[in-house]
Amino acid sequence: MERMLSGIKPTGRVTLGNYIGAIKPFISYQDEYEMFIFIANLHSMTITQEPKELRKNTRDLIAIYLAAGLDPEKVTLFLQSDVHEHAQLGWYMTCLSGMGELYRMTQYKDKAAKGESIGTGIYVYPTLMAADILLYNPQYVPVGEDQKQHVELTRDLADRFNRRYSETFVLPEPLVAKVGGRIMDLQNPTKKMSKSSSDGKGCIYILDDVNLSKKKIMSAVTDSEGSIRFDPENKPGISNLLEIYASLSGRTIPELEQRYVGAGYGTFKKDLAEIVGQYLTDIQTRYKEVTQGSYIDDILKEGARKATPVARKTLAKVERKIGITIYK
Ligand code: ATP
Ligand code: LTN
Repeated sequence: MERMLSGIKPTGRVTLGNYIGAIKPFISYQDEYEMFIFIANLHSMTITQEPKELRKNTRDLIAIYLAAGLDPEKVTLFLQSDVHEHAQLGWYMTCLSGMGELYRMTQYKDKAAKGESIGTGIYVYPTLMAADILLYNPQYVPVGEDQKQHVELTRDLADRFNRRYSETFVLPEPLVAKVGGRIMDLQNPTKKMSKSSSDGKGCIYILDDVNLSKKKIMSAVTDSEGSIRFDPENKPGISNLLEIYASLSGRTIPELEQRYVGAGYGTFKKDLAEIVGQYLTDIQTRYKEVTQGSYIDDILKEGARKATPVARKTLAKVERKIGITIYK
């Protein structure tokens, strides 16, 4: 089996964008790949975290993954902070990188452009991400569109290491879902649906009240043309809803365009609201089950137990090659 790895930050409530862009694809991959999924809690520290909230968000995130269908028997699910090798390899990756290439990362540039004071963590963020990936030598890294650039940097760093020392790392490939890689805000469909976004009306949260989520779909911004057609440039609102619909229903966008020829936006939105509502209902029911007792703690402990030897082996190899290790 080929190996796949991805991480997700516990920074805020999980959105429908996260579900479509990350959680759902992970679940569909779990039968085909050997998967490592971790909660990127070290990455979450790049912005100030209220400790109580961080703990809650971390638990909720894991619970939602499990509730959505991630199978801990098939996937190694763990906390990044439980495997100390991430931070250690992260330092070597930071030293291997150049200021210029980190400066070019759009996630950093976007945050810097806002003019607020930003922490050093945001700047070196991608080198820790490179370490997360390279410790496990996966062939594929499923991510949303916005993270593709970081995986490409990881490839560059891996290649640099391999050339400078000797063949060590597999060059990982980013895997961006064709549909749903970038779900947009329902109120402002030229902007990514994001948990750190404005007032929450444009963003559906997985643990949202089901009726509220349906209302959010019904009041999503569209256009005055009245035809259900995929055209992200001129019809960003409807195109985004089509993407959500396609991804949740398993139908293709052309199939949906065909199905709704001549139908109004109201009918289309109502059908989509039902689908979204059903998804949330199912996940929320399972969420209640998985948050009982010590289930989550047990899974995380087992995940760390499985991930640690893999990470340790890679780090030991790296430290031998770079001359840090001087005895056996
Ligand atoms: P923020 O919303 O604060 O910008 P984020 O949701 O992008 O953060 P993560 O929680 O780490 O950050 O994202 C987890 C995964 O979900 C990543 O692979 C990311 O690319 C994907 N993702 C996030 N938002 C969307 C979206 N709107 N559409 C599709 N995928 C998304
Ligand atoms: N940067 C990612 C989270 C993340 C990640 C990773 C994803 C941290 N380390 C390693 C894939 C592989 C984000 O913001 N979504």
